Amino acid sequence: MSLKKTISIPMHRVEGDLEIEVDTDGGVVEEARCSGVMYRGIENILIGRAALDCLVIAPRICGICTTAHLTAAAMALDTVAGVTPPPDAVRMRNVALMAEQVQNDVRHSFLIFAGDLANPAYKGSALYSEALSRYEPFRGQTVLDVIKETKKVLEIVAIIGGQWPHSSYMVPGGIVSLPSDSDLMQCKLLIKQFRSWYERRILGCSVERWQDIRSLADLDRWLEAADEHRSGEIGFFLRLARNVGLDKIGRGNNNFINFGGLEIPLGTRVRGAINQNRLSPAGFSKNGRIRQFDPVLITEQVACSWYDDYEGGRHPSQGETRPYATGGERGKYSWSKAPRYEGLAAETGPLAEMIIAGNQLIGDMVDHHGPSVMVRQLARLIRPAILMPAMETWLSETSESGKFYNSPGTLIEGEGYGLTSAPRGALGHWVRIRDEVIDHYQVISPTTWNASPKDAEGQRGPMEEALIGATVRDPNNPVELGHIIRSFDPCLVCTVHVIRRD
Ligand code: NFE
Repeated sequence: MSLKKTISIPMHRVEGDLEIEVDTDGGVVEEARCSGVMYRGIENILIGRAALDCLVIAPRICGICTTAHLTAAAMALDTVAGVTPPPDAVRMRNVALMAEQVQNDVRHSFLIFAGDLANPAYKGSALYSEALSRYEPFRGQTVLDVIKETKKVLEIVAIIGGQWPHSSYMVPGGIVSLPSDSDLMQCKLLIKQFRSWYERRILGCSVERWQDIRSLADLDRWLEAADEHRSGEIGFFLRLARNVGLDKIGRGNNNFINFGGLEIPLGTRVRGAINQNRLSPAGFSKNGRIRQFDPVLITEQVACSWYDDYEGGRHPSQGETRPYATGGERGKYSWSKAPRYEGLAAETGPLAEMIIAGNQLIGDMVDHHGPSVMVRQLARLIRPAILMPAMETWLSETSESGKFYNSPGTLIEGEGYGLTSAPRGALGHWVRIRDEVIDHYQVISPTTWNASPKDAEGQRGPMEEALIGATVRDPNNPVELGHIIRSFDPCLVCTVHVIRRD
């Protein structure tokens, strides 16, 4: 006999307001609805303001990926002005953005994601008491140490950009907060200290040793090779994740997108991806096949979103967003729009970045077992090991005698866009300037991709798709659904934006 049930979960411990509703049969998820339930109006606020105002307002879209929004806004104005920032300005934009990503990856993993692993549902696991001592919210040792250490890495953004969050030091043509040699020295020291803690505590080995791991078999050998590997945060996470089955849930739709981020400045020793001047290359991966990325192929649909309908999808430069209703009329259930690439829903974030960049370990894990909560979270945990060496190089290549600004002139008319990699993945801002003021502004944030509702064809968003087939053992404590959703690191304040022309 089938036992049908609908479970609604207001998701706490994400940023912003997210509600998940799943239909289960015999405890197995058959359908899922992912709903952004907070209305925001940031893009609306931008319309009619001076072009440079987006550098102050756009970073306030969010308190955790604020530097990413500043980067995208500044890049969008760079393209309107047709100005190229000098290489040192690119370095200083990148380093602050990377510091924000590094703190996010470690904070999300242990302050938001890992709390579910201390859930009483796992009392029977042999690793439960250790999980509790590490991850118990507000009390676990890892939780407390992560709060202390990540605070320090954010000082890098404050030194380079004047404050965190919501700094506005990037401008079209470069940056306006010029670093002194002593600032640069402080940043180098902060990253050196953070790297040494990350190696000792998170990796359990040096970054160089970690980079030797190129396959699932290498990973298992590394795990057995030393006590420090097994007891480090990654080693413990892997053992626990396998013990409770996180390697078998949360597959998603197996399409991945990255807009490309962290431009490679001229003259640097840091190498970018093949044929791309980005440390984090752009691309689209469909069922394991990676294709070149073309921003023209992005559209947003609103069939299930609380906006007035339009036919099919619109490119963000033509995006039109008219708030419609807040009920369930015409099957609508979210303030998030539904972004599509070539008509397909796609996942973004560290896992997408690593698949598209050809990371051998992550690629091998996905080839063997497909995407899962475990590999998605592992990709996030190891991203700092890729970012920190490049941060160190870019800091050492910069001095106060560098050039940080090329004048863009007055921004009178034009269209532009800025595409970058935010902590949660692909971020784009599209802007049109007329008579020196902002005439049109659209944002597609990473969580808009991941938390997308369905489109006109009924195609689910990646988080919805990842829930399908999951078994909920206790409907009063649906911890499995928490793992799946939080593995995407959703941020709803970034996701919901509204423009109203009238
Ligand atoms: Ni509000 Fe953000 C990131 C952006 S998320 S956190 O990363 O853009 O969708």
